[in-house]
Amino acid sequence: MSGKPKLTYFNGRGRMESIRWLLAAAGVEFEEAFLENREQYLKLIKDGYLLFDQVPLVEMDGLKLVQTKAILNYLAGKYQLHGKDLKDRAQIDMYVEGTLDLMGMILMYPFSPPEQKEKQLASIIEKATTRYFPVYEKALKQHGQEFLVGNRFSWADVQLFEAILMIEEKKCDVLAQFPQLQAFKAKISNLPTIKKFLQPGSQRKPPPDDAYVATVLKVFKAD
Ligand code: GSN
Repeated sequence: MSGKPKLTYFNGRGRMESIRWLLAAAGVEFEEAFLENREQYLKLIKDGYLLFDQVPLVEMDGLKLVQTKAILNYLAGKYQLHGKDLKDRAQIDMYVEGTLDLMGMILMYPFSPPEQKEKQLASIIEKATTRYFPVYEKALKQHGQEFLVGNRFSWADVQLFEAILMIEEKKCDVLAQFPQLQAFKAKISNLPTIKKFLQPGSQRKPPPDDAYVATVLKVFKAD
């Protein structure tokens, strides 16, 4: 055992990418095992690794962690990215849930039928620019601080940054009306751990392609 957290998921973003981001932001090295076929998935279930027969799975500290939000919560707590007190934590959780909702829409996008894709993308951009980004823009403007909550780097910052990059991949000028978010993005991208994760060759995954979608469908195909 190397002592590093071991992440088991597909070789793609999906629900694991926010976990990768949070570990990387905390400066924690991790190992990965990639699901490529159904047999590997069934073996994990048979060997008792998957509490609800689902991935993501993160093995660390003697635990077999599943459920994305439980994993993220554990990491945020362990690496002091969950605020200085319960009130900061509640604020961070609200911001995090917002970005998770937004990223959840993007997560499902590659699996939607081709004829619905255009409409779905328009809806994602609309939600990003009218529901989610204005909240973070306003918060940053009002308190004038570098980070979203409590003047210190938190899980909320990591996820907002991830969400911004994801939406920019779909529409590169999406921050045009959000000067605070532009400045936020520039600042966060210069934090050493984040900068490292943004470098080519890191464990950050590319946007999903057809091969990724095919692998996911193959692994979860019913017998
Ligand atoms: O957030 C979570 O980790 C869980 N509430 C959901 C996990 C989940 O749905 N995992 C999928 C693969 S990731 N993409 O959605 C999964 O393992 N599906 C197999 C199944 O039988 O549900």
